[in-house]
Amino acid sequence: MKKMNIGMIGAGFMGKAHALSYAAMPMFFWPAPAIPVRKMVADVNEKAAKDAAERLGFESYTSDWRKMIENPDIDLIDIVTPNDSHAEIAIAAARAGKHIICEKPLARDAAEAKTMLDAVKASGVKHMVAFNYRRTPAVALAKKYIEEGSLGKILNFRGTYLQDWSADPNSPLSWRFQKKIAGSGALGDIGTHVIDFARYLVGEISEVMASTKTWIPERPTQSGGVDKLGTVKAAENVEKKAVDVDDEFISLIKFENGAIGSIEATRNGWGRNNFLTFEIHGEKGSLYFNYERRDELQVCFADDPEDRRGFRTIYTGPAHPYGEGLWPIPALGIGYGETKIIEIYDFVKSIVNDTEVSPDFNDGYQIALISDAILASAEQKQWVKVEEKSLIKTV
Ligand code: SOE
Repeated sequence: MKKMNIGMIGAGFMGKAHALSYAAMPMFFWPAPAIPVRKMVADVNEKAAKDAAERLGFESYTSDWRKMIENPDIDLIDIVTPNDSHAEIAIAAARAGKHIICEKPLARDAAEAKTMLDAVKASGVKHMVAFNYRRTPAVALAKKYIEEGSLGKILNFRGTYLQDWSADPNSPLSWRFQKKIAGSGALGDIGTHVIDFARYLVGEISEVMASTKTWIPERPTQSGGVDKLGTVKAAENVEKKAVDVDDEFISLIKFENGAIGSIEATRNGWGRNNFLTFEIHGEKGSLYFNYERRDELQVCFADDPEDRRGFRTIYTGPAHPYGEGLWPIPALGIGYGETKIIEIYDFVKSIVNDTEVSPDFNDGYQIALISDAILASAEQKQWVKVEEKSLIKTV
């Protein structure tokens, strides 16, 4: 069977998720489009790279990602580093003719995302941005309902992504709170997943009106910079430094097709862990999804008899999108890992069959334009059109 050699740059939380999906993809989807071979892993810290190779099952390691990109044996470069290095690595990888999967958000802002899009277009390689949640079977089922017309014309999309790992002021200042590295805060980190849902399920967003807040303006610094997502609290009397990104944003949105809606995200909502939701209303029915109950899609249809009309629950299973590769009984449970396995399956398949795949770098760029417009609107306190940054106009 065909093999595909993987070079992964970065070895943190996302490195673990991606390594798992390369190993597990053929176990779920068989025959696999190609067998991913975990060839080489890179981390700036040599010891971390060595450990990662051992732990994540890579054949070799390097502390210099450029060596990996120069290596003719590598077919696919996987970027799981903090946001400020995505562009440099992706552009070098595209020039070397490697296919690329890059973690979200694609870049720190739209201008940077555009340089990445231009590079992959010029080289003709395949590219994907890792908005994995749209590959939850219940979300893909929602898409099926909408495409089949079961909801009729879509009126409204309400999306949220609420977490609480940064609600504690002692949750340290990792790179996720620094604009220079992350680009934005809750917006880029988790709000972009909801923007991806909105575009995937309803369509292109044309205008936004938003407000942002930074509730905790400074946080204790941490040594080593390893991102533990709030699970490690800073010691007392540690120096504090400024947070220069949003902790939270709320936005109103207008779609090109006339639908309206709202998108919001926070990492400071006590009690909310991975509360990634959407509710969609159409002229003929409604859908509701919450990732914390990710095996379920709630559906309600206008033509159900009036005395039985209401939301009912569909548990995803073999009859639903990706069901052929997943577990044989509905509600055995879809996890974060499965969404990443499906993501890698779809990407490898698109490379082998030379077909389109989404979300790609163009989607990543459009999402960055929407994110930039949200920040511009919050600053200008008015509706902003989603356009190239240099052209952003108030409405
Ligand atoms: C932290 O907010 C984080 O790890 C995000 O960066 C991921 O995209 C999300 O899937 C889980 O939470």
